[in-house]
Amino acid sequence: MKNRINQNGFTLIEALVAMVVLTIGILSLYTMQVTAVNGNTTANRLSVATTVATNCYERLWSIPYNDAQLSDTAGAKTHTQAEITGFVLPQGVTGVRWGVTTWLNNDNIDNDQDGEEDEDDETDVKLVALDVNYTDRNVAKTVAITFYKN
Ligand SMILES: [Ca+2]
Ligand SMILES: [Ca+2]
Ligand SMILES: [Ca+2]
Repeated sequence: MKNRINQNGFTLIEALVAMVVLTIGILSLYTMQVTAVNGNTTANRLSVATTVATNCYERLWSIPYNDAQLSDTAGAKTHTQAEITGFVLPQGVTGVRWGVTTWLNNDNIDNDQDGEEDEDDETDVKLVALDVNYTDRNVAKTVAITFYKN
């Protein structure tokens, strides 16, 4: 009969300790879950923005050199996706902007920075800098690509 009560099951203290341990475990799982979901969102948004950048690059690459969408902006990113007919911004992407700098062989500038001004290879080349702006959980981010059009 001695210690009968203790041998019949868990004491209240044991049950409470078990509950605390279980609660801590569940909270850790929850934190891991939130981290995983956030990571997935970040990866997804980056992936979408990169796809948009690639699509815009391919489009600008394929249009004629003198197309209005490639007009010189002296580097300022004043061209926008509004110039691309039918372009729809995917969710999370806030805008596409690009700037164009025309290289010339009579501008007294070493455009390709190889140490020599105005050679033949500085003619009929446009440097295009493209930004895809997007948001990732309310943080503004940018995917930037630069390419040469000739
Ligand atoms: Ca040069
Ligand atoms: Ca030049
Ligand atoms: Ca050169």
